[in-house]
Amino acid sequence: MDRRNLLATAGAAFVLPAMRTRAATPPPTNPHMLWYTAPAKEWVEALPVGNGRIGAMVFGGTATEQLQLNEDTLWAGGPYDPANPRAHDNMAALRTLIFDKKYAEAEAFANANVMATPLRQAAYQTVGSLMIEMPGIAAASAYRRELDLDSALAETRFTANGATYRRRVIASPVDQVVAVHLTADKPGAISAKLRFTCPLKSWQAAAEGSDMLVLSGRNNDHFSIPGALRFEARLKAIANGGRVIGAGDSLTIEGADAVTLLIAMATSYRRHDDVSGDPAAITRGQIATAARKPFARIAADATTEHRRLFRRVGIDLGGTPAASLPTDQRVRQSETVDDPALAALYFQYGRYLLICSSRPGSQPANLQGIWNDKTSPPWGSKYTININTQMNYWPAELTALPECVEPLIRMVSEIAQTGAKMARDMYGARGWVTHHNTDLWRATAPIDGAKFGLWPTGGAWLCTHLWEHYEYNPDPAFLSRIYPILHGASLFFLDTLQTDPETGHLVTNPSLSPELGHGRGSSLIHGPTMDMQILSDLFDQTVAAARILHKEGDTTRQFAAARARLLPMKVGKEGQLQEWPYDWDGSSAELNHRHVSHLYGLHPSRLIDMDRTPALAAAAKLTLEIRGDKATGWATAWRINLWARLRDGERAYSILRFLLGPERTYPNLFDAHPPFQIDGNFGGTAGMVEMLVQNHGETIELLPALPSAWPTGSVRGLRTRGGCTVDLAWRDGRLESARIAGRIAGNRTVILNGKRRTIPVGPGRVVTLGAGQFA
Ligand code: FUC
Repeated sequence: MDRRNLLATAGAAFVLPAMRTRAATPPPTNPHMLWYTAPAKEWVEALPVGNGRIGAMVFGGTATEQLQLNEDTLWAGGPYDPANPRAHDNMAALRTLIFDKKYAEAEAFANANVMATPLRQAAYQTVGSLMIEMPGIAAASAYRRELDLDSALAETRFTANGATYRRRVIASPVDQVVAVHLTADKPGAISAKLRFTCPLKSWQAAAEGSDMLVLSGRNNDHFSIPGALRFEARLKAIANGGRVIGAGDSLTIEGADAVTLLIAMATSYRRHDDVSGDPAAITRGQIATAARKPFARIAADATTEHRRLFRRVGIDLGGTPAASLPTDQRVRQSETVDDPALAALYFQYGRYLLICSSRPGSQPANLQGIWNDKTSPPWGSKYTININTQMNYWPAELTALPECVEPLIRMVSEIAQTGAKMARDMYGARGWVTHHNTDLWRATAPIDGAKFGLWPTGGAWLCTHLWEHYEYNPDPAFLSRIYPILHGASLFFLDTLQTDPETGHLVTNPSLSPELGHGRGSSLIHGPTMDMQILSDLFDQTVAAARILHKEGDTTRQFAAARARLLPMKVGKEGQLQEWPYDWDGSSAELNHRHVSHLYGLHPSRLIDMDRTPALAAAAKLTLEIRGDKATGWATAWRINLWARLRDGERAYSILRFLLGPERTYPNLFDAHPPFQIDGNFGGTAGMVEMLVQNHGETIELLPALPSAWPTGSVRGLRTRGGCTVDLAWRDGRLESARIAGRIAGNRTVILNGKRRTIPVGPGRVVTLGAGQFA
């Protein structure tokens, strides 16, 4: 089969056979496998499964197995309105202090008068754990545990007492249960005690009938806001042979040949303003339905549904002997040993994690996706929307997971409701606003402290994801649905942008550049560069949407006029891109700060571009040099994307290597901020796409930042705007073939090494290009 045929049939085979393996060692049989030779001791060694809504961390213990459990609506508190009633009356005075450059005073004033009540948002909680105790298992040997990203199944195998034990765990998006299968190759070898543990304040566990165990309780309070949710985790044990006995707070299994455990979890959460659900009825129903199927059927159905999404994209960056080692060893040595397949695994892991933490109907992926073992996790494991939540969704459209964006779109539409009240109460403005965080309750007020939270542009940034979803999947009905959200976000800024007394431009005030002090007593400022960039995009996208939907009117013209009056980007005296309206970059206390907010214009936005705005691109590059390559997990991942946009594949790759190393990647491949924060995983996946394919409007640039470390490889199924799919294969650093297919008739300009070619795309049309066609 030649390469073209191979690419053409690649829909069936999810990975192209390695074009070139670098050594005689055969590549691992499954390039999608994380595997280990010992049980997890720490939580960041355990392996995540999830169906978008519920999930488990599988420790793979032998005599004691722990499944740490999550349900994505189990958060602290209840519906609440955090608006500060004093905010509106004090806004004008605050703006004056900022325009007068009395920043420390402004910050103290803001903290005293405009911040959220309570000052913190609610935290995401854990359900607890299911403990499976098999005290009869003594010394285990031939141990292996693994997670197969392609089947979404976690498995533990070992030998003990002369039997081989096998435990499989899968979270089913079809049956809404976490299903566990315990087997042994000796009859009657499975005896176990099952019990729940829970770190929440109010809970109980009790056997129900002979084969069910129910953990039920209430979520924790959030400051003065009482826990308003009831939750339940319901376990049913189905044994083949032997028996199951329910008594007290545990289930006992005696002498079974095999056991299926079904775990359902639910809370009474229905919406941010409705907690009237019945978790007992929900979990009972889910268990009753799932119990009609054997484990093999549940697992097969779950895998099929997972693969529907997962197999849309395949990647092969070549292999080395390192690929045959256990995953934790590969991470440990990844900065010194060549292991391109680890990067490919990390790439697919990002896609796996998104599929498992964000599916239609679920909550969006939070700071930890859905996986959290604490009641008070770092940053509440909530939604930080000054970079982190956005980064979670960077790979979604690019790697063919548009369905996974649905929870984000729904969250934004809910914030547009709670945020409309906030806009009125806090600013006396139309439209809607949210600041730098939100939670399950869709809280929108500025939190934590003015220097972090008083940033009104979080919702505007989220709107760009809605627009992007439309651009990748053009559907006028979807655009009509989101248009009021974009319109409302733009309207808020129309009402609240202030005229900068020094320049006459329109600026945000109060605001800040996340989350960096400018060295003049605070971070508070008017018109930080990032705001101006985000609002340029927001206004442009709202106007474009109005045009497409034939809804242009007076307000649209006002949006366009406001856009034209925004404070423009500036290059400072060192040649850097200015983060603030003044040339203060050098005086910030933290030159290497993790946030690179003003580089939003270079990535994810395209306001700065090497071809169209070379001077700004050069300034952004200098800013990146000054900030440095090493940062927290997500900030490291962002730098990969940024250097890729600057077409510097070697730099992007060297930062990727740091991201994949043990300082930024835990043994289970979770991103280390540290601590664990999932955005770095997603940002890493997106960054690798940016190295291979970049898309802006109707241009598609092939191999813009291919590093020499990946001389030969292929990628299949990437998406670009307008419903296009791109497959690529390259050899010895040179494009071998690109295959571009589009669902919608139009043209695309394809760029390779600066050379352009325009091709037609459309239904049924597939264009295949080789390097020779870019003369
Ligand atoms: C922002 C970042 C931190 C962290 C937190 C969740 O505040 O500055 O690094 O990622 O979000």
